[in-house]
Amino acid sequence: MTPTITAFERSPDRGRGLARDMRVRWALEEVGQPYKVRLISFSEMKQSAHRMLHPFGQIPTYEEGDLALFESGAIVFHVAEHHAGLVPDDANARARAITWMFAALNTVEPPILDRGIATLVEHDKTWYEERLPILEDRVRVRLDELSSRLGDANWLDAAFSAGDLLMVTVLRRLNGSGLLNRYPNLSAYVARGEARAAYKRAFADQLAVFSGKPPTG
Ligand SMILES: N[C@@H](CCC(=O)N[C@@H](CS)C(=O)NCC(=O)O)C(=O)O
Repeated sequence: MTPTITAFERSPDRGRGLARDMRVRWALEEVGQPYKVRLISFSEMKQSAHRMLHPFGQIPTYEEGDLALFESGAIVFHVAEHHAGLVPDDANARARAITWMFAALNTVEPPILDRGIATLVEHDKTWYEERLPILEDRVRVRLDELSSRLGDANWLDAAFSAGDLLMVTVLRRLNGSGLLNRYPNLSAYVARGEARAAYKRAFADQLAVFSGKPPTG
């Protein structure tokens, strides 16, 4: 059965891969699963029909037969569970890949999001100039730690996994901030993720919503 995901009809980044349907698109592309996209407006997201799918009135959602999911991490995990290619078969390696998925969303993303939200909606506050360096220091702590762990490896735990997929999408939130520049291995890691054929198809398809170009698949 072809799953249907939801994505922004109008995206704040105009389809540059930051909206979280990108993670789901990328995962589906990695495993070769075709999917449909239902675009929704900000007002539709907050209406009860959509809240039946997503209690917090957000995107992405995922529908497949009588299954409806929300939370990009849970959706990527579901895709990984049902297809080969995103988590290893070996039980311990699989557990480590899942650990990296949680680490991306629970440990690395929060300080990056805090900084992103501040730059978007708090830049006119009197305390913004004082707060931003504090938020950026918190991001640097995580980047230092992640960079040390990654070292000169290609991926976080041997082969590419859903943990890398989520981590790359999280780190991409720093594009344009300059914060990744001090970490050549993390910059190369993000570039390695973006160079994957599945990433490129997912990115092109998300961008196509806004550029008017036909989607790849
Ligand atoms: N933790 C959720 C976050 C979902 C989320 O923040 N979605 C954003 C788009 S990336 C959204 O729908 N924002 C509109 C809103 O919250 O009103 C996930 O990973 O799926």
